[in-house]
Amino acid sequence: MKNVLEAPFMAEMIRTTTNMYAHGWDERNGGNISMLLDEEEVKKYLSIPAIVRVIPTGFEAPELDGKYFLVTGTGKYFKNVQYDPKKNLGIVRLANGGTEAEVLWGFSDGGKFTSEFPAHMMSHIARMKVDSENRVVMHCHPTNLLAMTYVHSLDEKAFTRTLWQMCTECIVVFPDGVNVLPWMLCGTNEIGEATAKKMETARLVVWAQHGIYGAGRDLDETFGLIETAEKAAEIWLKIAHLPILNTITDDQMHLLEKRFGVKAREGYLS
Ligand code: 2HA
Ligand code: ZN
Repeated sequence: MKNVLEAPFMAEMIRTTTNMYAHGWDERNGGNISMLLDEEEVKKYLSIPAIVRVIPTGFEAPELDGKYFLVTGTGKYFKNVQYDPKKNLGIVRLANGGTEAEVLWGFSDGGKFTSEFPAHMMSHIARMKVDSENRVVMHCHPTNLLAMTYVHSLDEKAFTRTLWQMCTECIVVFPDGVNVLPWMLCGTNEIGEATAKKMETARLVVWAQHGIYGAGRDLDETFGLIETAEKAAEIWLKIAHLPILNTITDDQMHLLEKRFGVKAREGYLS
């Protein structure tokens, strides 16, 4: 049996959480990540089934029955993951229609998965329906996007268009745009269901006055998605109070669509 700490998925998770902390997106215990793992991959490192303990999830997710996830722990700090992955991360398998999570590795201090587990699992279900290759759901508190939700309209089309106009590559990276949820109580099944609904039409979902969710095929792609939106929000905050002399026009956006083979969200460009 190989050492799970040397698994590529573990190395990538440690690098990503460390990097996100360095970006200032995950203060204290802020943020959480879940990544779908292949059973065959997990079996190289863990003898299955070797269930350490079982934790009720508080929701039903039959679509995810028997699926394996590497997930960050509740109350744990991204900055500490690299020093003690086994305490700050866990590998779980969902069972009994998604109502239980079997801990196979990690959460070694008796901890459990992130408080945002419902939003993560429901988002996985929603994204898998759109893209069977989707494996990652990532939540964090990027400074500029969060700041933007205090002073920009939360209308999804307006929010998306503002971000697209801030950097040429935005429409290429997230042509489906950014969906937005108004402030809601976090950690609940309700915000989980609302987030998943928004994930049906976009890979980025802003939680007003809180942070953002991203979904993608791997950690790099999902990080890059959030990174690009956050960069655009930063530029917007630098210029929004100044007289705007130039922008990226809708005609130019159409040129980008053609050049990069992407299709902007229906009805978002004139
Ligand atoms: O895990 O970010 O939304 C801490 C959070 C909750
Ligand atoms: Zn949060």
